[in-house]
Amino acid sequence: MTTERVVVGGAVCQGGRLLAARRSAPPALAGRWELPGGKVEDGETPERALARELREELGVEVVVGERIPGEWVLRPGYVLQVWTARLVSGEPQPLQDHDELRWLLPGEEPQVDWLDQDRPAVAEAMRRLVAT
Ligand code: 9L3
Ligand code: MG
Repeated sequence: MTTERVVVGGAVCQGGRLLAARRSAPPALAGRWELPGGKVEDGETPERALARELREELGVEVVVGERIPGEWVLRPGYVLQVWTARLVSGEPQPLQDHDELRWLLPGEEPQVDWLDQDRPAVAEAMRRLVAT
């Protein structure tokens, strides 16, 4: 039996831009950019976990939208899944685990040093931004 732990990331979009967050921890990941989020806890749905993580990390309330198809191995036993999310209240602040945020327009995503596992979902989120 496989018991993969799921880490959820949020493709938070507003005004035709995608939110990117620069990690400040742990040291091995500090300075790399990600779609903010974190581990799904026992008994929690991925959607609720994402809303909780974005509240804790950024101080915002979101409505979680669609899943971006795919699943990316972070390390053995951990996979990243990504959902789109729309801000409903608050202005994102780097409250926890991040030291900088950026709103990126389509085409600007190569300007930041993404965690490798986030790149495919970032590309797909940007395609969706262009298409809408
Ligand atoms: N991770 C990778 N990409 C992401 C997220 C949210 C997380 N978009 C990786 C970094 C950590 C692990 O997953 O190694 C757990 O994330 P967190 O709980 O430290 O945010
Ligand atoms: Mg996190």
